[in-house]
Amino acid sequence: MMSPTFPTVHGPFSGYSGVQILAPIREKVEAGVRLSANDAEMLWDERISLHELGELANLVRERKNGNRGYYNINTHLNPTNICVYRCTFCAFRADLRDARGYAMGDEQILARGQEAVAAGSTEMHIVGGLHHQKNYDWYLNIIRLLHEHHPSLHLKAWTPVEINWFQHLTKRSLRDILVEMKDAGLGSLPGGGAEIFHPEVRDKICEHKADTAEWFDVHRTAHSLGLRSNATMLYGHIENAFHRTDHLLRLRELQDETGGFQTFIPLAFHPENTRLSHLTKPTAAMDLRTVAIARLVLDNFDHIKAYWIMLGIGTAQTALAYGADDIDGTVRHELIYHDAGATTPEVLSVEHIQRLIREAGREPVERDTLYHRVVRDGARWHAAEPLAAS
Ligand code: V47
Repeated sequence: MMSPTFPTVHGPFSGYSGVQILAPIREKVEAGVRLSANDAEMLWDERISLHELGELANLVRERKNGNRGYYNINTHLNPTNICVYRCTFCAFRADLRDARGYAMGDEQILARGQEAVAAGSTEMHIVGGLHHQKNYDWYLNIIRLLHEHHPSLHLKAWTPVEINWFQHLTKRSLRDILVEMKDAGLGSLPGGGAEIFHPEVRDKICEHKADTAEWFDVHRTAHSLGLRSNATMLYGHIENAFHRTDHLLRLRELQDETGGFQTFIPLAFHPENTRLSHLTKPTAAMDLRTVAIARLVLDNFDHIKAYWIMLGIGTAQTALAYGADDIDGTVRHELIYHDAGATTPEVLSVEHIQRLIREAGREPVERDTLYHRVVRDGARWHAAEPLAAS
C-alpha cells in the first residue's frame, strides 16, 4: 500500500509549474503507457491546469469511445429506506419508527416495473436500505417478481453492502447468494457502497457496513459468475487526494484481475440532511478534475460515467469533454441524491438527454446496461451489437 505522502508546493516538486509536473505524464498517456501510482498522486496537484488535465483525459476518452455519448432509459427502485446502518453521508436512510420510513409491497414494486416498461426503460437500478425486519427472501422476491413479470428489464441490483447483509442474514456463502440472485433474474451489480476504500476514511464515514475487502470479494465473485458490475467513489467530504488515489488504484488492480467492471462513476458528496451537513459540496472544478483523473488512471475501464443527477446537467455535459463518455440515463424515482439536496430534475425525457449530449458536441447513443446499442421500433426495442470500447 502506498504511504500517505503527497506532492505539494513544499515537497520535492516545489518550484515546478503545472505544465512541468504534467509533462512526463502527458508523454506516457500519449504513448499509451500506464500511469504509475506516483503519477496518479501527482495528477491531483492543483498547479496542473484543469483545462490541460481535461484535454489529456479527452484524448483517452476519444481513443476508447470516439465521439459517442452514451445514455440509457432507466428507472430507479429503492424498495425500502429503513436501514440498520447510519452512514454519516447518507440522507436517504430512516429508522424503523421514522415517519418517513417505508418498505414497498409486491403490488407497488410490480407497478413500478410496469411504469418502467411503459416508459421504454431497459434497466431498473435497485438498491435500498437494510431493513431490520425483512429477511433475505423479501429481497430475493423483489428480483424474482420483477424478472418474472417484466423479463425485458435488466435488473442492476444490490451493492456489496446488501449482498454482505444477505450473507449475515442467511449464513450462506457469497457465491451461493449471487448464484441464487442470478437465477432469479439479477442482471448485474451497480457501483454503490464503495465510498472511500482507505480505512482512515471508511472507518469514520461508514464503520459498520461491508469493509473494503468484502466489497472487492463481492465484485470478484460476481465477475467469476459472469455478472458485470460498476464501481463508484464518493468524494468531496473528509477524504484527501491520497485516499482518492488509493481508491482508484485498488479498482484498477481488480480490473486487471477480472475485467468485469464496465463503468466507473465518481460521486460528488451532497451534504444536505446528512450528519456531514457542515461540509460544502465539491465545486464543478473539483468534479471535472475527478472525472479527468479517473479517466487517466483507470486505463482498463471502458467507461467513465458523469451521473447528471449528481453533477447537475451543466457539469455533466462539460464532463463529456473531460474524460466521461456516459451520462447515465433518463432516470426516474431517484431518491438518494434528491434526499441529500440535489436540485436536478427527477427525470429527463429522451429528447432532452439526446439534446444535452448533442449540445456537448457528442453523438448520442442509446445503450443497454451491458453496452449494446439499443435499436427501437416504436414501443419495441432490442439490443444490437456490443458497443466495444477500443
Ligand atoms: O453508495 C449516498 C452515494 C451511492 C450520498 O452503478 C451519496 O450505474 C453523495 O452507487 N451525497 C449510491 N453521494 C449511488 C450509486 C450509483 C449511482 C448512479 C449509477 C450507479 C451505477 C451507481 O450514492 C452510495 C453512496 O456512495 N451517496 N448518499 C450523498 N449524500
